[in-house]
Amino acid sequence: MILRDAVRVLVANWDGSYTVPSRRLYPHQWSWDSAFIAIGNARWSPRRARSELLALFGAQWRDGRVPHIAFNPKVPEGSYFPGPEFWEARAPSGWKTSGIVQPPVHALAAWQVHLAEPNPAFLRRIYPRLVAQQQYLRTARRSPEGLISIVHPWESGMDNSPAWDVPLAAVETGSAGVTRRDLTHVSADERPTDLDYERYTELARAYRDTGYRRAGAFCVEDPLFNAAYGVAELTLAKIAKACGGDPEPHHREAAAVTAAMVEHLYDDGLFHPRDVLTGCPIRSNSAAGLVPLMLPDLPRDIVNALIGTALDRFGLKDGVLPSFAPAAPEFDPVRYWRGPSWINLTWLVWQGLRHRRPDLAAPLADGMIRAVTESGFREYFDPFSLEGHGCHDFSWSAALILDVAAEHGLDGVPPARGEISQELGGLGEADDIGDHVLT
Ligand code: 9WN
Repeated sequence: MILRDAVRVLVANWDGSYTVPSRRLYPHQWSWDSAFIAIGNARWSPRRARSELLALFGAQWRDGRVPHIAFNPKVPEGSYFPGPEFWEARAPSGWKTSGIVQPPVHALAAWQVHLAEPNPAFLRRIYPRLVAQQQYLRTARRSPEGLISIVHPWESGMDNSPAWDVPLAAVETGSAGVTRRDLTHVSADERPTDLDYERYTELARAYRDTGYRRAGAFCVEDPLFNAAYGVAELTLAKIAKACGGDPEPHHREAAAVTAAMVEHLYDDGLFHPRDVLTGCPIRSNSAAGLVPLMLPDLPRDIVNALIGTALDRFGLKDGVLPSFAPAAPEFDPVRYWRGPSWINLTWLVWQGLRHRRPDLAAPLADGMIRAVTESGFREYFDPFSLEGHGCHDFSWSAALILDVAAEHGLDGVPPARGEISQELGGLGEADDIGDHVLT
């Protein structure tokens, strides 16, 4: 049954204190993956979920940045490219890491974990780390317009989105050597091209060579990233309050970024990225532009327009969200972030719709469950046939299904509180994990 299978995937990908996204393709700890995984694990093992987040924040840098990869020292260098020897970076705790970040969805995860099993000690421990994560973004990445920028497509989490084609084209290649490992595990027509990889590697090398301080040829403001930043502030307000702190600065920060997004990134029914280097908007048809629906204080006319776009351009009423609008010329139903449906992106938009348009959120939840039931916990899915692509046994596809099932039910009938954990036969209590990251 699907829930037990999901837990099986998460158990198989568990590495003692955190979960790898995929045993072979991604054999280390990834930043936003761990947040999504914690959200799912909270449904059957809140202990494991707390460990997941604390392990990731164990790799946080002194400047507050949470690196997008924390490398497992037991995994050979050649298992993933670019590995620790390329990044040459180390957190104060000693963990070897990358030097770039990913969307800050971790405060949301921490709060969901706390809701699943209230734990004030965990909340007090993670709160200053989450604040430092946001502080890094404000200090190092904020433009005069009040938006957070990303300096590498990998920072968007939607690495190969067609939205990055134009800014990436400005990146000159040739000086950084590329050894692709991904194609050993996944077919080339489902992954980025060699030219994309050369550009990714060159950008990472150039950023590394500035000591991870100065953006190079790629610097954009992304709607998904900025929406995550705003939602993080709203969630930090709740966490601050629960810890006896002041929620107001977080509310103010969330309001400011929401206003900046509306002013600078919104146009014609969708949020678009903006190229910081040229000052030009990047007119794109990426579903990242729908994620600001997660912001509760978005003006009502914009919410309505976004929903119109989701229905007209993304075919939302069919219950499956493609990562890129199918009618756009760059759309590709099987290649990575260029069209396939992803569970995490769908889950984010689902969050934005649940309270506003339950009639649209429900088919989206059904669509996520249908995809994994028909094709397994694949990394991504053809949005028309639901055929699975990318790696198998992908952690966030398994994790988020547990959350969807707990909220929405497997057959659309929301389960009673705690029913999912019961369904999983007390697996959480039997869960035997090391205590070292929890103390
Ligand atoms: C580079 C781990 C990560 C996800 C990203 C996804 C993919 C890595 C890669 O896998 O990116 O970070 O090697 O392709 O695009 O969102 O966090 O699952």
